[in-house]
Amino acid sequence: MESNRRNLAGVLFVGSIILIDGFILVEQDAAPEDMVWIEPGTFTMGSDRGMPDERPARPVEMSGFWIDTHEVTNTEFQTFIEDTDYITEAERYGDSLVFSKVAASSLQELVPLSWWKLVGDADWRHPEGPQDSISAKQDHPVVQVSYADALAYCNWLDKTLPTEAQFEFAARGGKEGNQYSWGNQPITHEHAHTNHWQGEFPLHNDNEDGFESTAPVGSFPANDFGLYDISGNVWEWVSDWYHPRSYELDSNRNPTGVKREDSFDPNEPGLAKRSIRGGSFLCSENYCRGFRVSARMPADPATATNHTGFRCVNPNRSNSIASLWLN
Ligand SMILES: [Ca+2]
Ligand SMILES: [Ca+2]
Repeated sequence: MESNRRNLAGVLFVGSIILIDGFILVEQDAAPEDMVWIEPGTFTMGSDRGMPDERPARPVEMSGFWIDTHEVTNTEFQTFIEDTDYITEAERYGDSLVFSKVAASSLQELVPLSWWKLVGDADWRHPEGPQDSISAKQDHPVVQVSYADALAYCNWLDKTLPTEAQFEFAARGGKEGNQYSWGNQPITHEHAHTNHWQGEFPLHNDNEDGFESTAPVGSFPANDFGLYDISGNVWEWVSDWYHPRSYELDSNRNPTGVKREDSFDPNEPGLAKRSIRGGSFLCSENYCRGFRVSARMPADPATATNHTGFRCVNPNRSNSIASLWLN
C-alpha cells in the first residue's frame, strides 16, 4: 500500500483517479501539445477509383498513435535550428527547387515539370530564393526541407515521420471511402476546404482561396480528427519508400512500405524515392489532384522544394490508463 502511494506520487500529469473494485485507475493527462490521439482501428486504405498506385483499396489494421495537429511551422523549425545548429540539406547543397510560373498560351506548349527551377541560396529561411524571407511567414509551414531534415526535426522531439498508412488513416478522419479529408463535397471556389490552386495549372492561378503560395497553418477547417491542412497547403514527407504497387506488396497491419532497394518510380527508375502525401498549394483540379485523401506522390528524399513540408507522429507514447491494485 505504501509503495503504491509512492508510485502514485511519481505519476506526473495525472488527469483523474477512479476507484473501482479495489483497483485505482490513474488516467494520465498524456496529451502532448498540438497533437491528437488517433484511436486504433481498421480502415480502407487506397482507392479503386483513383490512380493506379492507389489500388487495390484494402482493409488495413492500425495501432493508435499521436499525430501533430498542424504542419511544422517556420517558428517551430527555427527553435530546432537554434537548439541544435542543424544545417539543412538545401543549405549544404547551396540550392533547391522553386516553383516558377511559365509563359505559355496553352498547356500543350508546356514541357512537363519545366515550372521547377533550381534556385541558388533557396532554403528554409528563403523559400523562393535569396530575395525571399520568412519574417512574415512565422506561422506558415516550413518548406525547403529534405526527408532527412524533416526526420531530424521529429527525432529532436522524440517523434518520427508518419507512415503512409498513418497519414491516410488520420487524414480520412474516421470516414470510409471518401474522396477528400472533408468528405465528398467538391473542392469549390466559394468555400475552399484547403489551400490549393484554382484555375489552370501552371498557367493561371485565380487565387480564389486567398493564398497563392503557403498559408498560415490552420487557415482552413480541420478534419474530423482535428487535423489542419492534412490536405493541401504543403505536401508532407512520410516514411514509406515509394512503389506504385505498394498496396499489393505490403502488410495489412501497420504497413510501412517496401524496402529501400525495392523502391521504384516508373518515371525515374534507379532513384529510390519516399512518398509524399496530401497535396499542396500547387495542386489543381486539372493537374495533380494531390489533395485527394488516397493520392500518393514519389519524391527524391534529398530534394527540397517550396511546396513540401511535414508533420510528426509519436507512435510510442501511450494513451493508456494505468491501473494499480490497492489491496
Ligand atoms: Ca491557394
Ligand atoms: Ca499538408
